[in-house]
Amino acid sequence: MAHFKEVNEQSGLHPKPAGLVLQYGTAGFRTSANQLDHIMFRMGLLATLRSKKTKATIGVMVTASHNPEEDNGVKLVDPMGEMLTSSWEGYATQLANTEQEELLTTMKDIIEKEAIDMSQEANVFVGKDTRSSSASLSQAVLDGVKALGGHSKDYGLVTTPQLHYMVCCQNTQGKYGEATLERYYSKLSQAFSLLAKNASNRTDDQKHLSVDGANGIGAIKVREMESHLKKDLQLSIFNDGSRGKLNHQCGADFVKVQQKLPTGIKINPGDRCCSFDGDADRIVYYYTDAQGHFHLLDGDKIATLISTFLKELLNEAGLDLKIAVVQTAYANGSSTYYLENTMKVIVRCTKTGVKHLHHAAKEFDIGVYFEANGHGTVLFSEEAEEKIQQLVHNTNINDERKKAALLLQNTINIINQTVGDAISDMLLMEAILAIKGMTVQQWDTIYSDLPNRQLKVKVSDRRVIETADAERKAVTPAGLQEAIDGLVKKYKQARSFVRPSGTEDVVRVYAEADTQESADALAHEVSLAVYGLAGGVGDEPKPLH
Ligand code: 16G
Ligand code: MG
Repeated sequence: MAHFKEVNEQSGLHPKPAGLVLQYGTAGFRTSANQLDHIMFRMGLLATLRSKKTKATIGVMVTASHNPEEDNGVKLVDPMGEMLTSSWEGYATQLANTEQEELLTTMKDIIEKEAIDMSQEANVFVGKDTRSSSASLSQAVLDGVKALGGHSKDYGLVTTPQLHYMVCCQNTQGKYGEATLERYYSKLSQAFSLLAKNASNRTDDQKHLSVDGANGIGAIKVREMESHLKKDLQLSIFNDGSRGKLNHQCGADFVKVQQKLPTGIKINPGDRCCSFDGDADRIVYYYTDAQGHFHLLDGDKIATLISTFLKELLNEAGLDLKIAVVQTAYANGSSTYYLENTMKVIVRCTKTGVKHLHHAAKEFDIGVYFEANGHGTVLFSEEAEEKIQQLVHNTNINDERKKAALLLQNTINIINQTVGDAISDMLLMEAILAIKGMTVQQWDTIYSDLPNRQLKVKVSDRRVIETADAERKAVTPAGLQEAIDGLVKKYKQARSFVRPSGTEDVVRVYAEADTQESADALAHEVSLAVYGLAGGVGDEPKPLH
């Protein structure tokens, strides 16, 4: 049948190293760049099949996010800009791992199982980050699409969320916006300037933000955006890729995990700063105080401020919409407590990974979802958007309600609802802080994080750990959960859980407690329990102090 011969011939130019097995993980394939050429070609094939199946444009993003420069990876984007549906992740893994001679058979199996009409047109949008390997790897994706007779559009260098946005615009026939970078910038910056108008007397200091671009694509794109922002926001961009290495001692992941300033940034005490990750789908904020202490405002603090802002606006607008915050087990206990007991918003907990949070957030009129690591966005249901629109156009309401409705409308426009977007989240946070006239320190004092610690344990097979209750309970191996429960009881305000990583060959341990010493001790003791009960390899975990 059509194009199979072409696929067969072309796949020979993207050979699979015999025996190599890779898994479509939490966020696609991710490994050392030199192992990925055949994966990219094959993901070009799979995206083409997915496009034929959904009769819509599919996205393929070449990036390894916060991983080192030497790595790379690929994520597929579904028609509404969401991550590839989990029912197709298995196909991605099959297609990636099938040996060269079996490629056509495996592909035909997928076509048959999914009853794909091969005469259907296919369209694939491709984007890439700044890694040196990304150019040839994204070409391999384009080769795959072409071999199977699909059409492609190469967006070149874009952030991951920008590519998600383009796919959604294309498949909603422009209802979500126009599928160009120029229009992405103008939509977001217009919404920002309309929101910023509601902030009174902002000083230059308040308008200023330092951005750590992780030496990646986010730095390039935020600079492109700058000219659209005019004087509404003044950015100092550090780690813009002109000197430093991608994600090396900088970026959102480094800052969150190390709880310290990235290198390459020059700031004064009290200055508001944020860091993006390597593909600009994560953001965290921070500042240093007069004593030089570092203060992190992570995804939990971001979600708290956004949901507070939205809840106040809903009240002022007189709109009865159900708002919820979706978190993972990594959310700091203080944030969950504050949201549930002070803010009185619904809080849901899901498994780690954006697709799980995104899915849960869709259950509500307004779903604010954030991982503590800074990955998140806000989803508005169609009904919620309509109600807000109606209110904006209602001529019989008072000024206060009208103002709140307009603020909600512009908030919708500033948000990239397809996936967490560092640039869009940054603009939203800057707008909220401006409107509320709030400093980063004031934002930080909304609640105090419980001290916490994350550790990794190496085991011979991390799959021996199965979890339940959104990863908060270990079901296997026998005795592990009981051991964790016993250890947690020794400390105040304590909580701990373990889970196999979806991106690294390790078991992750999380612990929090009333003091840093307790959190560290608990994390260490739980690591020992994992090491002992789940087949630890190498040296026994050592205490932190
Ligand atoms: C991926 C996920 C991220 C999650 C992380 C967990 C996406 C787009 N990215 O990077 O959300 O926090 O994996 O990694 O879903 P881990 O399983 O190694 O802890
Ligand atoms: Mg990322």
